[in-house]
Amino acid sequence: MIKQREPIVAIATPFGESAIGAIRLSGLGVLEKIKDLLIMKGEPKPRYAHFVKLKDQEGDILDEGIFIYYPSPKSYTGEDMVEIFLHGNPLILRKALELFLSKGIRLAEPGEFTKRAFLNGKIDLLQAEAVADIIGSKSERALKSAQRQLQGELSSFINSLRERLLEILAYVEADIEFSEEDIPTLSKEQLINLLKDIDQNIQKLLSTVKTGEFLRRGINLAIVGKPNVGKSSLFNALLGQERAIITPIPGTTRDFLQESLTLKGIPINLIDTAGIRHTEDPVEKIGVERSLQKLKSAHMVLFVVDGGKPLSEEDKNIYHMVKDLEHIVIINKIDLPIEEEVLKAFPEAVKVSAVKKEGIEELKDKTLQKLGVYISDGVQVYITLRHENLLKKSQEVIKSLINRLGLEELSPEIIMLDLREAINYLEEIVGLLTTEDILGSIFSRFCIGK
Ligand SMILES: Nc1nc2c(ncn2[C@@H]2O[C@H](COP(=O)(O)OP(=O)(O)OP(=O)(O)O)[C@@H](O)[C@H]2O)c(=O)[nH]1
Ligand SMILES: [Mg+2]
Repeated sequence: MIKQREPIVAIATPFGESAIGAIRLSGLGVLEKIKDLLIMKGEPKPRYAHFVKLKDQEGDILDEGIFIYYPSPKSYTGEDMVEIFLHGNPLILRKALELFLSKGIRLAEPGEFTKRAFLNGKIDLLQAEAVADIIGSKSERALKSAQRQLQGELSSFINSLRERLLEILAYVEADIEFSEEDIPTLSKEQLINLLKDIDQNIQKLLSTVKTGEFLRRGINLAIVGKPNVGKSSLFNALLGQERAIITPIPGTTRDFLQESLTLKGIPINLIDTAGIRHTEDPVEKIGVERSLQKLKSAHMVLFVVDGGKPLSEEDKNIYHMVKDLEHIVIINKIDLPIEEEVLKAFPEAVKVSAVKKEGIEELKDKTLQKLGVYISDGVQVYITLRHENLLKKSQEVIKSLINRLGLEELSPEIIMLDLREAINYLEEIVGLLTTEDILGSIFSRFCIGK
């Protein structure tokens, strides 16, 4: 099952000065290839930390450090592997890399170590994807979800659906082959019920994609409105720090500001924008244009109006742009007397006082709720767009089969074809069924050395 491929090498730690820099090598006969560059006592013991000196081709010592040899199959990739930990100086690491390259070892592509681990059956495709997510996670919740995926939680959920479909397939197959004999078969009703249950389980997983994407990529939340309504004050209140400049002068914020925060473990990219109004000031004009761009590209717009003032044409114009986007209307300055007109115009609005920090928690809750961020204690893994796409295809086949079963007599052969198709999509998710293209697109987003 384990296949050893051509040896590859990569620096596995980030570029820059650090205490330690790691180099990884993997592939057929990798130890033999580099052996004459190493000075160490005795033969390397498997998975044992050895003190080592690394020689260059002139025989000078390049550096010293720790060396570990992992003979196949007990390694990350399943191949023979070596890890060397040197001093974290980019010059040393670069030189060491060149030495290994000169021994006919090729530079690894992004994610190639993990790809080999997958190809050798050490992990499935979902776990391989989780490795990239663990490295890239921007919030604790995202990290936790990736960890669970690495532990195989999503894989076992998908595998159990696949196994249930395979079981149904076996029944239908038996129905053809042993139709004369007295063996248990599924009634049409039983078949439909089993399929409906699988459909529901797929639906459950599908409902996690939005949250999953937000967890991985974060949410762009843009605060917009006309000048002086308190956008920057709200920005600071949400951040919990005095980041943006606030003054009573309309047009204070000239360019957009971005800061990160997390809401219930979801990474948020909060954007304060310049107040939108018609202006002849060339600098402010650019700021307003940028505000409009941010408004369009945000996952959610927080549209702020000043509750203490009657609505102006500017408010109305901005609302016109916002109303068809995901948005929340915020009436700010509720510590002052509020205009009835404003309350009437936006009965659904969240009322806050950015200065007095009132209504801020409510606003946070409402934002997540409106985005459909679904944090349950049950499902803790969140699928990606790749999984969603395949799950939807599988679900479509199952749904259509359920429909047709209810309408007409289907031959077992037809049912089997559909079941097989639904199973194939699930197999593609976990990587039982893959093509070079699929693997290429998945592993290219990894960093080199992983
Ligand atoms: N009373 C009261 N005043 C507020 C509140 N929020 C903001 N202000 C005041 O409103 C004025 C404008 O606030 P900013 O936060 O700078 O407003 P802005 O929307 O960012 O303005 P521009 O950057 O010019 O577009 C300042 O004097 C704030 O102190 C509030 O909740 N209550
Ligand atoms: Mg401002």
